[in-house]
Amino acid sequence: MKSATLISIVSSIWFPVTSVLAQGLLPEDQLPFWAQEKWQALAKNEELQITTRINPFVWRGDFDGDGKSDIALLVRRTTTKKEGIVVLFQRNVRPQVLGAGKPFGNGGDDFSWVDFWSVEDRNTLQRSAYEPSVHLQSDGLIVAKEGSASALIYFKKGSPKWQQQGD
Ligand SMILES: [Ca+2]
Repeated sequence: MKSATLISIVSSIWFPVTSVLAQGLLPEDQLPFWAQEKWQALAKNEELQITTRINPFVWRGDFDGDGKSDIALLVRRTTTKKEGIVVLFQRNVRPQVLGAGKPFGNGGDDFSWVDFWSVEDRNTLQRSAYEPSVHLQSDGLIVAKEGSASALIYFKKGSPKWQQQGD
């Protein structure tokens, strides 16, 4: 009887608290701690914010192939509203901003055309009708407009590369 009372008290306190937390949780609060620190510095310097326009707004992958997982975020520049992707590397190198006012590949400087993105695993062969195939040495990202354009974004020796896959 005593323990049943305790459970009912705990649950009546716990559930309202968790529902408030869930509603108040910012996208950046859902990142690993190392990524939160890097993101906050970059967001302030470059006037960027996370956009949750696409679900998910974050992917985890080893984009530089160092064995540690990195973070890719869907972002928007607060001033121009131009969208792009930020890659935060877990090791001590500068984050990469692709789009969001900075032209990259065929994606232009505004990735608002993207409505789907996903991770491609390292060691996969990425074919293109337009460009040479790429054997991924680290994880990459696919960006796509459904039924239309798609491309692979990957990093080679620290530099971002673009492989057009469809249009
Ligand atoms: Ca990595």
